[in-house]
Amino acid sequence: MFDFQPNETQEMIRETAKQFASRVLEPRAAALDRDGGFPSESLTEAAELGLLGINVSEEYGGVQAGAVAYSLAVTELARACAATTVALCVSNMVAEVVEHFGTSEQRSEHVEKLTSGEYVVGGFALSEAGAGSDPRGMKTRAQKTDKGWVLNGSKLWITSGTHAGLFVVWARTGGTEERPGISAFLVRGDTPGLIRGKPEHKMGQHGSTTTALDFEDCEIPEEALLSELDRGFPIAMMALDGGRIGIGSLALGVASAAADYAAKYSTERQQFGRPISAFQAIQWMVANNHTELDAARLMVLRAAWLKDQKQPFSREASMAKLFASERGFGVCNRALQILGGYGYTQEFPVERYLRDIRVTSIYEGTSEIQRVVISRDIARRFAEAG
Ligand code: COS
Repeated sequence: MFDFQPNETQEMIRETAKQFASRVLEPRAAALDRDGGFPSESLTEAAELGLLGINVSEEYGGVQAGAVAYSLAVTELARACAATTVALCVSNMVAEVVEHFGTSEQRSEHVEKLTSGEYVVGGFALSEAGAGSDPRGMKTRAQKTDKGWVLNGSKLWITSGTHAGLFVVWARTGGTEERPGISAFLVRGDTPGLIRGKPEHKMGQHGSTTTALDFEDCEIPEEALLSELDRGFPIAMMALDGGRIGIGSLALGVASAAADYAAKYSTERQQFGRPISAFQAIQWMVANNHTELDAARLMVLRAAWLKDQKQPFSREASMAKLFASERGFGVCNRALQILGGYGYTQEFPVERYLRDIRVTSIYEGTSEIQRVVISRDIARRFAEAG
């Protein structure tokens, strides 16, 4: 049924990502975590390799390699640097959204600027202070004018908010208080009235900036509307379905790095006259880590494969993200335990992996929201079967 043997293109993208990760991301990751900032240079180099348009058509500068290739690449990149990888993931998601839902003018105008790195990266502006798990509760409004639209409101938790050259912004455009009409708009980062907030001080992923975005009488043209008026919410949901494959793959990459680091360390660290890998307590931790990661890998690949086959994949993407992020956190925690006191210091990368992976069960939908998506889909299928 499922074929997980990577084809030539998928293998090529994976190898490109792996080499880029070890040549560019890995050497910069610890300093980026320590000093913060934004990995513009690394992202420019990623764009040159096609990694900002992995699932975007060649016509717009992408490599059109599909969701499995995307998942394989993200896992390799995240092994080296989760912060750079999440900026890249969101940008890929934005490029896919514009290509899929945009008019031919919107595609020509924006997609190549995303895949080439001209926009640096894309941003996804859905969440607000009072509307995180429940984005339909958003307050940001778009008012129609003769010339186009005026945006007013505030977004929060926007990945790459400091640098993104293009945002997809969701805003109320009508409907009722209970059932608002929500539309999606393409807003350039340099639009007057769009004010970028300061980066949040976070537990991990320090090289990925997360900011508020304020819209103060922010005028955008008529043609900024993406797809149909009041039909923006399903666009966000569909984009997040794909995005969750990316975050599951990212969590898998971070946890794989932690598991491998700890397994190798256990063969070198001597206690009681033997490497600690000779003790069953350590062997079980190593075995559990690699077993859980194997399961996570199969789950993210299955979701990606379904997406490539154009079959429904929402439930499977949520399952993959839920499992990879939660078990991945457990894997990082065990890895730190294997390193003991050394694992708790910044001399070793494992404490960074543990901090970096924590947010993967929060962003692009918390674990609790993934369970909502999964259980609703199960209930729906039973209802359909009668
Ligand atoms: N694909 C396409 N359309 C979808 C969809 C999907 N996966 N899920 C929902 N929709 C559509 C529905 O069909 C419905 O369309 P109509 O307006 O035509 O009826 C609409 O979207 C609303 O769906 P629903 O009633 O299920 O929405 P809810 O408000 O109940 O919310 C959850 C559903 C909780 C799943 C959603 O709000 C969610 O995913 N929340 C988490 C948001 C998130 O991940 N935020 C992180 C942002 S990035 S850091």
